[in-house]
Amino acid sequence: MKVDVLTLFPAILRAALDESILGIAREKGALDVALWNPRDFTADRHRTVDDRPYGGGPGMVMKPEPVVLCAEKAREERGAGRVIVLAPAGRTFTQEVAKEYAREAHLVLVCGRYEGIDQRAVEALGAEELSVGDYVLSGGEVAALAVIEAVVRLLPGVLGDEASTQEESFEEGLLEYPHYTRPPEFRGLKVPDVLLSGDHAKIRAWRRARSEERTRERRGDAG
Ligand code: JCQ
Repeated sequence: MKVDVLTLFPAILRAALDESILGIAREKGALDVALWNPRDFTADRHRTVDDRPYGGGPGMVMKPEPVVLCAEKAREERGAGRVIVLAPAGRTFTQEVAKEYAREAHLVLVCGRYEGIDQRAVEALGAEELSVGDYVLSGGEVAALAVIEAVVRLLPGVLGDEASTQEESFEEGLLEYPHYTRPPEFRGLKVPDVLLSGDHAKIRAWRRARSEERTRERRGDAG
């Protein structure tokens, strides 16, 4: 899968993309990422990417032109992809959306800073707005990383056996059961006896009960 990321802070992305699963996915050729900086698409002496909001109010807004020129350059070099702007006002990112994106050949993730991006840039790019949760970040970079991680681990050949248990429970609408490893007692806290019993039917039933209990306690009716 190709992923282009437009960001004023490419170093944030670069650091994470070099590590762990994402680094391995890139080495394997399953993930091909390019980073683009809208500031490189300014023409004034100060390389200005923001300006004051029409209508007044606090903060600054990203100017449309550097973002659109940057996306157009990315499209010229890399081809057209599905354009996604990370924003608190977007549709909610879920495991279902991650599965939908994993079927795409090319994503273009646009990271805003300040109060957001001039809406005309979003329109001009035919972008969809996507939220990773109901809170406000200082920029879209961490949200873009969340999307990249969730999508890339679904690509064929990126993960081994460990790929699917959490995703399966999510797809059933259940939260994961608690996990334990050695030692059998840690600071007076014991591993539940059933997990040491070797009775696999009983273990399966215990895990299902803990999943249902967590889902009810933590997600209520919505879970
Ligand atoms: C993404 N949940 C929160 C902040 C405006 C494009 O406009 C804006 C983008 C951001 C950064 O993204 C988030 C976010 N999902 O804060 C403000």
